[in-house]
Amino acid sequence: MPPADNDGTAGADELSALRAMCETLARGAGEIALAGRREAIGATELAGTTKSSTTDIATEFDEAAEAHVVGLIRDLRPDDAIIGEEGTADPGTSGYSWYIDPIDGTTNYVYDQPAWSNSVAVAHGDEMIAAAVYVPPLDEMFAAAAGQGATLNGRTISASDETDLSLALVGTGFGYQPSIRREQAERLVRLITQVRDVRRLGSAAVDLCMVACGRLDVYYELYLNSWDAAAGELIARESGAVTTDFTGAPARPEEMVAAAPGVHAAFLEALQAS
Ligand code: LIP
Repeated sequence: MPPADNDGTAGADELSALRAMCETLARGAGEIALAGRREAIGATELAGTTKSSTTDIATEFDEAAEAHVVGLIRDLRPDDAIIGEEGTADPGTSGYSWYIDPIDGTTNYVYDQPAWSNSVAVAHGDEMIAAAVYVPPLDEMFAAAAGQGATLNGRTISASDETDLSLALVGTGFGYQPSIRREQAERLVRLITQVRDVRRLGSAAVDLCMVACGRLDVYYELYLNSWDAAAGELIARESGAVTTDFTGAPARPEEMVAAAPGVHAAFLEALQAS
């Protein structure tokens, strides 16, 4: 991998190479997951182990996909840190960190619903610099590198030009804990009359990519994990969407908003009033 620029930041060539590596890793995870999905007939054949709650599941293909991605990163960039949803926690010494969600939207994966994805991102220090989200059921590869824009299957994408919140299509999601779900649902009740409609797709990475290509005007969610949001947030931001927390400060997994520029401020006002 080409060295970073003299000031220690990643140069344009290195960013392009890292984006290509993210795409290769995400697609490899997708091929493993898709093969497992096709072998199974019903949902129960894929059910795996439970994690934070009885509905938070991981299948053997979540684990196999993560092992595939982590193995390649360890081979190609052995000094990088790696954080994976299924337990990988390599500390690293290089200053580069990889965020892996081998299957984001596992519930959809198990139920053979289409909104699931394979998410890979890499940061240099605290800055996310390259990312890819692959959606196997749609054969759609979303990708971005810092300052280089966002793409869908290699074609440049941009957030929507919607300016009227009442016409905005809004995506959101819910955590696995019943108490959190109640809080999230109560906020949604207060928001739903102010927007065109709501979609709960089931994968934060997909939601963020939907904002990046204008299929959603807004996405918001609380209590995501770093691996859920790492790639999709960079892709959304590089598409021209505005990404923040609920107060307008920089986006973070625990409090995520990604919105078309024309409705971001109005949506934050509606969020804060809800
Ligand atoms: C999912 C997120 C989604 C959220 C789900 C779940 P997982 O991640 O991508 O946005 O609403 O509750 O957390 O668990 O499928 O990797």
